[in-house]
Amino acid sequence: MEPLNAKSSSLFSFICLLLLASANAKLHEHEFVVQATPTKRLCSTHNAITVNGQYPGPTLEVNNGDTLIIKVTNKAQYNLTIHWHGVRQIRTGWADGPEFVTQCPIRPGESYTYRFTIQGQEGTLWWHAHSSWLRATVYGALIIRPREGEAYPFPKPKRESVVLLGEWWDANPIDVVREATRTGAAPNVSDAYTINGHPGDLYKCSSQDTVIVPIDSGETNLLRVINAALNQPLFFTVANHQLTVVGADASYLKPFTTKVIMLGPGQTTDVLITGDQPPSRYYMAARAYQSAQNAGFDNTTTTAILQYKSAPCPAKGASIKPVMPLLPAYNDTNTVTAFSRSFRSPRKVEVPTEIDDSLFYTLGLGLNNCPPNFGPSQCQGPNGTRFAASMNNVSFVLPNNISILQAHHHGIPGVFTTDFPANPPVKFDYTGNVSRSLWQPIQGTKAYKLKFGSRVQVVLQDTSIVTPENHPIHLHGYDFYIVAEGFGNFDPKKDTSKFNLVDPPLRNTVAVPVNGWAVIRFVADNPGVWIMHCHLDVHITWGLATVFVVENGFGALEAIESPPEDLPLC
Ligand SMILES: *[C@@H]1O[C@H](CO)[C@@H](O)[C@H](O)[C@H]1NC(C)=O
Ligand SMILES: *[C@@H]1O[C@H](CO)[C@@H](O)[C@H](O)[C@H]1NC(C)=O
Ligand SMILES: *[C@@H]1O[C@H](CO)[C@@H](O)[C@H](O)[C@H]1NC(C)=O
Ligand SMILES: *[C@@H]1O[C@H](CO)[C@@H](O)[C@H](O)[C@H]1NC(C)=O
Ligand SMILES: *[C@@H]1O[C@H](CO)[C@@H](O)[C@H](O)[C@H]1NC(C)=O
Ligand SMILES: *[C@@H]1O[C@H](CO)[C@@H](O)[C@H](O)[C@H]1NC(C)=O
Ligand SMILES: *[C@@H]1O[C@H](CO)[C@@H](O)[C@H](O)[C@H]1NC(C)=O
Ligand SMILES: *[C@@H]1O[C@H](CO)[C@@H](O)[C@H](O)[C@H]1NC(C)=O
Ligand SMILES: [Cu+2]
Repeated sequence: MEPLNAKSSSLFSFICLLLLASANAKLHEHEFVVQATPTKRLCSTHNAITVNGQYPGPTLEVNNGDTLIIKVTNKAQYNLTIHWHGVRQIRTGWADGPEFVTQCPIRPGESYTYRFTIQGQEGTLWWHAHSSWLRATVYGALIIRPREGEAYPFPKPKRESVVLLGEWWDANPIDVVREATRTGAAPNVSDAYTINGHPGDLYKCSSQDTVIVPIDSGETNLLRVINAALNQPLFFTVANHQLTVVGADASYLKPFTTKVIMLGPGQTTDVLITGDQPPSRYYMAARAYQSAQNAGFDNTTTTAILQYKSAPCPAKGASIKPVMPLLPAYNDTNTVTAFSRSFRSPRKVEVPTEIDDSLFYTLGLGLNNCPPNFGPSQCQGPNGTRFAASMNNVSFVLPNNISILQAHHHGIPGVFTTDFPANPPVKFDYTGNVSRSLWQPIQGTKAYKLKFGSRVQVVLQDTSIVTPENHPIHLHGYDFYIVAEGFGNFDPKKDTSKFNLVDPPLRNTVAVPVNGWAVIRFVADNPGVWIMHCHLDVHITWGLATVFVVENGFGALEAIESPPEDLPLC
């Protein structure tokens, strides 16, 4: 036998390390059958698309370090993909899910098996469809507990409850987005918000199914709150109780206490709640945070009931009305700012200080003039236009016959270009009164290329084109540090000195302040093609997205894996 050379012996010790690290990691195998399921809400029944007949879909519970293998079979009549929101997908970009970005859709009748490992993430994430507006009903929670034998960095909660906030249309959501795409107008707003799939007591035909969240006097419980709504940032509060925020987007935070939290779509927040009030029933409630001006929105309120186990039983026929909390005004940006400025990592973290790629991306809406071959019925946006949205004036267009990751991996030309601008092509007063001549973006499938290991900073700058708005910007494949946020136009001279490079929060979705900016930093250590987009689905529909192409580094461990054999073809 030949002696081991240095290279193979280090490979050998690496494999031993891997085996050690995964000694108690588990494998979770699941089948997701996606199908139309009659679902009654708000007095009428719709054929909602569900997973395994459940709405919301199944909750996945794993430990950090575990591997998931999920076979998704599409028995619905629509193309479909599933995204594991917030999972880093280190070297497994083929399992990320956004359609035409990392894979072609799973066509009706077909299957695809997603395989990935949770690495270094703890807290609450979720999964959802990433194709058209299917995520309106195709979503569920992904709970990641510490590795076996490890503990939370806070006293072990007595109970844990998932609070999935969603949005319900008294219509087929696919019809709603198709209508908007046809007319160029804003889509119909939802008819209800939901908690774990149920609108609650304040809606018609709903109070018999209101969700009950149990608590007992003296105990401290963990609520895993997820904003799975399609198009609406939401406030969430519980009557008479304080919430202690301990984590967000599967990263821990330095705990802080608040009465109300705000989540943009895509964001999760873990809060502790203590049963320190007289045993009774208290509403937990969510309703809109609406920062856009002159835009219609769903102004209803969803509720569930925090119910003390020792609450007195209502006398026969009577019922004790739960205590209703006060919610902030729909446009209460001050509350949002105070909340987001409370976020800190638990301790000093390693934020990149030297930057290789310094990027400045504007984001916002736009209006396209009516194309000559379109009739008035197709140009029902403001003053006979069609709504658009863009980053750095590029309205993102998905390919329709291959994914960008396949094109990148196999070197297939003509699918995307790598000329996404690092800076706005035109500098203007982003948050001021923007000249109409700047409102119409260009269309393109433009990517920004990053070298493996590049240290990246992105300034995300809202614009006031059409309307300023708080945009929840989500990056796939990474968590990033939010080192600063503010209002008005980002000014490097003045604002750089305010960066928190000590203990900024780590997230996968940042709610960029309305008429303001946020600065994020990350190290591009995960090769692949990663979409960064607004998590208001109506804005992705209009093009508020872009992609990063992160190149492979040296050797197999710095390269994306080979595509799975069952990767769907177009
Ligand atoms: C949108 O709302 C309008 C007005 O209420 C209604 O006529 C139309 O049918 C709705 N569209 C869809 C797709 O539900
Ligand atoms: C919600 O908006 C409707 C009009 O669209 C209005 O009549 C109603 O008063 C509003 N409700 C609340 C609670 O603001
Ligand atoms: C919020 O809305 C109220 C009325 O709905 C209005 O009086 C107030 O000026 C608005 N505040 C902001 C900051 O837009
Ligand atoms: C639409 O046109 C009216 C009248 O010309 C103008 O006041 C308004 O600002 C325009 N709206 C948009 C969004 O361009
Ligand atoms: C895919 O679509 C693009 C753009 O429509 C086109 O240029 C290209 O030839 C198509 N490729 C294949 C393999 O059909
Ligand atoms: C914005 O600028 C346009 C000209 O570019 C002007 O007509 C309009 O009055 C301005 N609006 C405001 C609110 O200043
Ligand atoms: C976007 O590009 C179009 C086409 O070149 C141009 O008309 C428009 O002014 C640009 N807008 C901005 C904000 O750069
Ligand atoms: C479904 O996906 C295929 C590519 O796999 C595409 O050609 C087709 O147009 C899609 N269908 C719809 C309805 O979007
Ligand atoms: Cu947006």
